[in-house]
Amino acid sequence: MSTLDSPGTPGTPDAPLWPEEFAERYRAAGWWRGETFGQMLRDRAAAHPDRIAVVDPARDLRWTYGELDLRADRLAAGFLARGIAKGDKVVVQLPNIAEFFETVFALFRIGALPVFALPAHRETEIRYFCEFTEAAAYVVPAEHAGFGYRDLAAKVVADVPTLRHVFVADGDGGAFEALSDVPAEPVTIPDPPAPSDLAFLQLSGGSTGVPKLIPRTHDDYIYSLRGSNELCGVDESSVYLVALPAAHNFPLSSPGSLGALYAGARVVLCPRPGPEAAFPIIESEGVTLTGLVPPLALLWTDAAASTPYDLSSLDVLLVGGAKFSEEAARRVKPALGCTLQQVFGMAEGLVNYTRLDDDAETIVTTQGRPISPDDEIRVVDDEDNDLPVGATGHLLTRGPYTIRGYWKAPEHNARSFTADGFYRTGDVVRLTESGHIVVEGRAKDQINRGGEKIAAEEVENHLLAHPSVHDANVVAEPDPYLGERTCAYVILREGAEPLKAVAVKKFVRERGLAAYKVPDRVEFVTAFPQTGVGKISKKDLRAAATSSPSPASPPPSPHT
Ligand code: AMP
Ligand code: DBH
Repeated sequence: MSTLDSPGTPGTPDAPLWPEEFAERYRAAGWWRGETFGQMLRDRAAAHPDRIAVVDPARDLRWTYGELDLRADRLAAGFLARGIAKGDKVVVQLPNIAEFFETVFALFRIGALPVFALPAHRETEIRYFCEFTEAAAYVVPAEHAGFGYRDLAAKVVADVPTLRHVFVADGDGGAFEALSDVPAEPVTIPDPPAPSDLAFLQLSGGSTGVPKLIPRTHDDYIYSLRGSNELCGVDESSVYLVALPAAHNFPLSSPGSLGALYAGARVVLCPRPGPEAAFPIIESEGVTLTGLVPPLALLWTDAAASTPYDLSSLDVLLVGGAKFSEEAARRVKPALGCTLQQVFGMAEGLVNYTRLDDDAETIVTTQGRPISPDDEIRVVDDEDNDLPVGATGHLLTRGPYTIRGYWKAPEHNARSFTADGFYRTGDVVRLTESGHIVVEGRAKDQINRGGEKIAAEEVENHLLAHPSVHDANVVAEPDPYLGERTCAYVILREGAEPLKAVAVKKFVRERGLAAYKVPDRVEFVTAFPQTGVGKISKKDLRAAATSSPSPASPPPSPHT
């Protein structure tokens, strides 16, 4: 049963939420406390207005809680004046700049929902987010990592009739409006959101054709922040470095920038995640914790050996998003002098952490255990039968901050959730006697490229659009640096002109797909391996890719 069936319960027609009996239980247990993001910032600003909230060192900006609160109020008034209202969707595609927080808190206050795009997304993804959510506005930077977002916005806005506004967050608006021109005298918000209302739409890495949108409420997300803060030792003296893209669920909430703001701590923005940008900021800002995907954690541990910067303020390094190999995990503490905390999380909800006081072996060999005593974990076989502790199977989960369904995706929800509301994570795991989770692999058809998730089907669809391509299959192959990268197997049409791999990659890139989704390798074949019943065997393709790796390619860059 979804709350949609029961009148008077929270939710929108597009987002299945928790049945009332669960909602009551989560409130009674004290997990959901009736907080909202807008009020949270107001309370912190009232308690310590002069404390620094956000530092954008690349642009020499330091905003106090009082200033961030006022900025959010003023921008909220400006958005309202432009007709952006409660329930409207606003695609926010910002890099790690202070305006990210001004924007999202302004939207939180009026109850408009940020849709969290990543800076790496390009025309295809942005057009889809805007169309699918019927977005009223789109917020971009002028430029980031050599890419001009105003041009991208111009292409999208021309085709999406609902998109009434584009705001340029950090510079001249050009054909659009500069965000700095929007703020107005604060007004009373007509109908502020309730704690049980949706706060934003987060993105899944996508296990099928297109990324799914994940509806999160104020209450449920704030609980995940509070729980994370406790397990990661975040308090008002903490300094959290946002090294990964700010909008991603991991640096946003585990414990992330929003966890840090919840605690009244300081958020420091790093423009790029590599050690050359991060290490000087760690020293100058006294950063105490941050989160990285495994490939970056490897880069940092290597670079730490010879860095002139003082990294001694760093207490905790969170690593997650993809499996962190045991060998790499062992190197963190000796190299960086801080505690490693593994985090196995998902934008759909469930987040697991190793505990700071777990023994050293547990920290390097497991991906942690859930935040909440009310996180229900099942490990099942292919027929959904529960397996004994220690056996490897599919992870299903349900709990106070795990969604009950994707946004506007009833058919997909029927597959991704059990009838009684467990989310099928697509991860293959085993539980240890201590209740820790070890991630063994993935069942879903997805490539995890250094923490960036790529849906095989999405890339396949783009390959199939090439006039010379008869069929295409995309699988993961091992990569020493990224963990996995993509290999595309392509069958050409009979009689088609021979194609080169670079031409295929160029074709995909020019379709306006994020660079990280362009196949790292393209192999031409005449047939695909098949299973007994004649289905294409991705398992065999994966094995083929693994046993005949391409010559070493230059290390690709994660998370631009
Ligand atoms: P998403 O659903 O796009 O938010 O991506 C979440 C997925 O990332 C999980 O379901 C896992 O497949 C993967 N993941 C996240 N953290 C880890 C980790 N520490 N170890 C292994 N896989 C991870
Ligand atoms: O990969 C993820 O999506 C992820 C990893 C760590 C996540 O969403 C999180 C922590 O919250």
